[in-house]
Amino acid sequence: MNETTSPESYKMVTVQQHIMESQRAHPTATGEFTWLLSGITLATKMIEAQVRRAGILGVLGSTGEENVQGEVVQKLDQLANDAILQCLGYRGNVGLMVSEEDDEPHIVKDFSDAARYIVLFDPLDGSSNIDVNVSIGTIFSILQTNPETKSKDVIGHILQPGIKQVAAGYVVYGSSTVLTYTTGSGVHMFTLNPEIGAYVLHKENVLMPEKGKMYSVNEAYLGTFPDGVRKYLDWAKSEAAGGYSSRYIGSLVADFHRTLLRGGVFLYPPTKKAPGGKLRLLYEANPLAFIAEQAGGAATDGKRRILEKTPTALHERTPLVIGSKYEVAQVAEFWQG
Ligand code: P6P
Repeated sequence: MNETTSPESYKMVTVQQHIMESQRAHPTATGEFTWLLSGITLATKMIEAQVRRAGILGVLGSTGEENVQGEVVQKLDQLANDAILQCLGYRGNVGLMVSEEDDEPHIVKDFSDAARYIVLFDPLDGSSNIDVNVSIGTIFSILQTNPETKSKDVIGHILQPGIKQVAAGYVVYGSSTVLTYTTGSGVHMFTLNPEIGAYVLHKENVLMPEKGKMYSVNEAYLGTFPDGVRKYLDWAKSEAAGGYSSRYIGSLVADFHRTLLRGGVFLYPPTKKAPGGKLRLLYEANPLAFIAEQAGGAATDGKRRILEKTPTALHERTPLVIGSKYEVAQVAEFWQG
């Protein structure tokens, strides 16, 4: 056998293998998490199959309904939501599910000590971009039921601060489909290989650059940002800042994925339209903040570390400043200065 095809030279690692290998490092691991994650990856493959052919499957456009956020539900939002609920509903170890699309949590019928995982997700973030073929994504956060909470206090189990997450991740349906996740031991990236239908490891222990050259914000709202945010943006555009570029896709997962790899900062500050910020704490800010910090970056609401915020409501929104440590600190300096 020549070198290029010998088994050790071609080490293809799937996400399931990667999870199992990393779980072996935790003696208490029972493979439960691997089984749970395989439900999520299966759902995202089902979503990807619909997203890739949306135009010819007749699944573009809206359902004509509105979700709890008051946003028009796209057909693909509903399909993505159903796929995740279906794939996770029978894992046996998932007790509760919280979706951006649904007002109330889903209590899996056998919600018991065995079903100790809680999965919170935005099934298809950025879905308003679907019809114009811009990257969109799925974001997920995983908690465990809180032993100090009475077992039937569903909301009590869910409203835990982001530091309690046991795992978090996202899938970006872009030029390729990339899964990024962390279980608290670094950030790892996998590309979906459609020929074999598996997520294959392509970048392990991803680190966000300490400092970047991009800021990402919707400048249409400049007039209603807090003064300190406007001062930061004025500075970022000045010679003194050293030449930042502005990039804004309008799809959180895509804007975050670029920031994770290239560095810089993504901001969604309070605006007149969204005085508490637009993005949701439980299933958007928390999972991405967990990933950002695991990659050496930072995430705040402009003042406080995102992961230390104790949620008070299921669909609570938060301002978000996330990215390289340097830029997140710069924003805080101008905003709080
Ligand atoms: P705006 C998409 O609707 C979304 O929730 C995020 O994916 C994205 O970052 C944000 O809203 C864009 O909001 O107000 O700039 O259109």
